[in-house]
Amino acid sequence: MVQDEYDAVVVGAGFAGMYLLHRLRQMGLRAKAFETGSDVGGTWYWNRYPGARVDVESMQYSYQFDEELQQDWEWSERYSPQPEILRYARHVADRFDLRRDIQFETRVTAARFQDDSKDWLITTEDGTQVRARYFLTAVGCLSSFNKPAIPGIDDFKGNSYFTAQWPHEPVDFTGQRVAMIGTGSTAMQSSPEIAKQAKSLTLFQRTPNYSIPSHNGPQDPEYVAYVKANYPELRARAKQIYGGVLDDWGETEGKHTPKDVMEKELERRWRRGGLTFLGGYTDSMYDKDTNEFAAEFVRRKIREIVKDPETAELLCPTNEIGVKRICVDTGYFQIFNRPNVSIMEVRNTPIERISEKGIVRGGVEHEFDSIVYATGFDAFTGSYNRIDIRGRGGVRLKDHWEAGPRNFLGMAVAGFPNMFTVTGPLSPSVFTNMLPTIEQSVEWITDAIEYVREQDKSVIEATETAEDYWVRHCDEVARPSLRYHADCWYLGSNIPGKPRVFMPYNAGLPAYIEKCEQVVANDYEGFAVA
Ligand code: N01
Repeated sequence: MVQDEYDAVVVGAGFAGMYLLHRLRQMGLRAKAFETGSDVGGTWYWNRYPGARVDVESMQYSYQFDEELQQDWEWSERYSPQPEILRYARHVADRFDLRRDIQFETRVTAARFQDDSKDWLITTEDGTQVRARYFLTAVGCLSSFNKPAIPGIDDFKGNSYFTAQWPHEPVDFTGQRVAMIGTGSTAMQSSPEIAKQAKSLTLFQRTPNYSIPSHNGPQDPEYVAYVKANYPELRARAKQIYGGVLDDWGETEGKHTPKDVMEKELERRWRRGGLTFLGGYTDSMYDKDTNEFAAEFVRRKIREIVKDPETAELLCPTNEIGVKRICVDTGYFQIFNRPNVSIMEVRNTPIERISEKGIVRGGVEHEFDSIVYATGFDAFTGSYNRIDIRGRGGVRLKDHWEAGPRNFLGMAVAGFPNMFTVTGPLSPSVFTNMLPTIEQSVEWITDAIEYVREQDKSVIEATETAEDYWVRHCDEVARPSLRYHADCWYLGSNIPGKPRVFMPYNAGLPAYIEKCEQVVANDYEGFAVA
């Protein structure tokens, strides 16, 4: 039985869902958000593992839609820890009274476009159905956790922890033998914290990763005052930058730079810390030699930090740097100098199975009290595939995306009228500062809804031609990048059987904003409005 009717239903109450709800209500629309968790925050609600923090500076990783909000809120550290970001999300929910239109602990399981009434029928896990003119997904890019298909995974009698579904109470590993599977950003953030407590920590590494020290610390009050006094101008400048992050970006190519100059520049950036380590040269992600120079610099740093040469060699990545999102850590490589931390290589000698007592590798059973899975995500499309989304004629989104995601501007899918996706596949999302990008996307989508209302129409839908163009364009702008040829969740290659398609938009935020604005300037060219 249909219980309610809305102008718009939003799936997810992370930063994207919250802002969508706020904007829709400002427009006078009747909107409802459904959220699986018991509170707002999305990524920052789920990923409560020890050491979780953002890798974009806090002063930029925040909403800008409300001047008073950005002036009032105080971030305590250069890179905010997860509990503080979650507090911020809750503060925003309170401040704008968002919770009254969010239904928590509710998973949306299906959404079907109704060919006759031209609205969406949305079903939640308990069978409740609601109708809405617009179906808006704010499900995040990295929200479908990858539980690896290792035989016996459910047989383990000790404690199993999945980093993206971390318990709400702190976990005490004191005195425990802990295994951690995975060595991506999540593992690099959490292992230094777990190593402080555990009797032993063993990392099972399939692929070593590059990481740059964060040099995190308390906020500098002078810097905070400067940013707050200049927020509008700084935010506007950030939009002119590829990743939407204001920082110290170089404008020259490494291939035309003497090696001693490059070496000094990399050293300066290493000491400064953070994601922009590779930002000294414009060709870091395009020229193999420039990339290899930076990669070898980091390998040398790993060999300097890690005292045991064999362990250091195991930790040195051999692939290009940055093809997988570079990690930002707080003392990751240093933990391997601790007597209670060790590493096991599982590329050549894979994990055979999980047993009742631990992990079997190379025919040997290693016993543990706890296993932590930091095994990544079914990125971009995973969260869509968990919902049975059907467009015109009952066509399933999963089938439409069988060979990889298809849409226009990363926001609208042909054959799925009045459905919009915030930070969807083929949008700049993870290559940018997520919060401002979310705002840009939410504003574009809500403006489009307003446009339809102004035209006295009720349906907006991306055309197949526009979708074909966007899929082609996304591929073309990604091809020259070294990332295009690497194995990473950007391409879905971490999930067995997933089609290999480069999913983030690689031309950068300014180019993306221009494309979005062009569509509007040309009366929503690429869309059919009826
Ligand atoms: O996930 P990952 P993540 N057996 O996919 C391994 C963001 N993020 O959660 O590389 C053994 O990078 C897998 O091995 P391999 C950020 O954008 C940001 O760490 O596939 N190992 C890999 O080592 C980041 O890029 C922050 O060979 C298995 C690991 O598990 C993104 O999220 C913090 C395995 C997964 O690494 C994802 O990071 C955290 C198996 N069967 C995350 N299956 C910030 O700093 C998988 N692995 C803001």
